[in-house]
Amino acid sequence: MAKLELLIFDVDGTLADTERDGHRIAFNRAFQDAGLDWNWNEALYGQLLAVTGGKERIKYYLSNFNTEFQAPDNLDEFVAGLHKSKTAHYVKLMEAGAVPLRPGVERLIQEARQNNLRMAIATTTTPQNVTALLTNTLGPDAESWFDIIAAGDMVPAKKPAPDIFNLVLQQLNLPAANCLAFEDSHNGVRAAAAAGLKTIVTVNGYTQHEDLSGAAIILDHLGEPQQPFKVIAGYAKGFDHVNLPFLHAFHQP
Ligand code: XBP
Ligand code: MG
Repeated sequence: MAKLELLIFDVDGTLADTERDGHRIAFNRAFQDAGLDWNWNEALYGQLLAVTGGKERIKYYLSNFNTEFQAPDNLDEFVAGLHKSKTAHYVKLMEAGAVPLRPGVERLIQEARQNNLRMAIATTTTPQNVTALLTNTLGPDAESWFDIIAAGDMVPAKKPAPDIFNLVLQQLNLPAANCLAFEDSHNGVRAAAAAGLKTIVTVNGYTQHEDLSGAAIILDHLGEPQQPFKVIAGYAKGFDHVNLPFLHAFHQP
């Protein structure tokens, strides 16, 4: 039977509700700085989340929601400039503590560290954003707790492609059967499942009604001893929060 050796965490929506209160705000600030009158409200942003990756999302917005806009000849350069500014705004928001970690996240990460269970990150967001979130929530050395932080453009095809998860597995030389993934979204669970990973999904406001059928279990959050999770789909084997005994029990077929 495969041993559980690695936890692979998505970042946005899984570790923290960064989409609504972090990325969205940062995009809007970048648009304003560039003199654009674009405003991505919460509802529109929910639609734009169909596409992962900030640069890809801006292009999707232009081709589907703002076709009137006369984009400059060099669209890639224009989008890259906006996105660079967006990343700077996002980092500032994290430094200001704008987005806390979701319930159970810090506890579970600390439990994994204490028990020498290895951890990795697999995300479509820009590496600087991961650094900003981890260091401002978990502490200055938090990045070193993860064996690999696979992020952003390290792979050409973003989620729902499995590439970012495959990169983690290849770099650490582990089979998918020895790992568990944590995700929050349709695109994320599709990517993890396509990499052969058993996946725990914790939903948020943007993803609760998505098709999450690749998930092994769907919870409202990871839970705390005094704040039990709600099981949306799947079997929690009598546990009411996700801890290491839960993960080992859950990892068994
Ligand atoms: C997250 C994303 C990211 C962020 C924006 O998806 O799609 O693109 O929304 O970050 P997931 P960047 O949680 O599935 O990894 O602007 O840095 O791309
Ligand atoms: Mg996510």
